[in-house]
Amino acid sequence: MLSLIAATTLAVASPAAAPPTIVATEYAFDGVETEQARGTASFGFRNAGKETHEALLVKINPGHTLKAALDANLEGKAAKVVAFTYAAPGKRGKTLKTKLTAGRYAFVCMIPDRKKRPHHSLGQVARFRVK
Ligand SMILES: [Cu+2]
Repeated sequence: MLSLIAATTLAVASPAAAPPTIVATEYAFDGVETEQARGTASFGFRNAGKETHEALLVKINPGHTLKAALDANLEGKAAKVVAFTYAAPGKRGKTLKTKLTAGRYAFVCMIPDRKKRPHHSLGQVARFRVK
């Protein structure tokens, strides 16, 4: 009886479970687990900072580095942008939805600060791995 109640509660709770939320600030992303499961994934996005921030989800190609990808402004063959969202200060962006496959990923913010330095160069990068 107890297990039936537990199973019922789980079945009701799962669909309503909110996706993990990535929180952007100057100049970081919080709330990104360093290991993620394969398959369909959703990430909420909230900007708790004072500047506009974006979250580009990039997949780093085998044999390449995130640094090479960023040095090429994500235009080379080192990485591929698989999803994107952004939010103004204090706002929520649209939820990112993607399918994760095995490999290395990172969330990066390409928006420049007042001195034209992209936020990722100031630390707004969050890497994770999918096994
Ligand atoms: Cu930013």
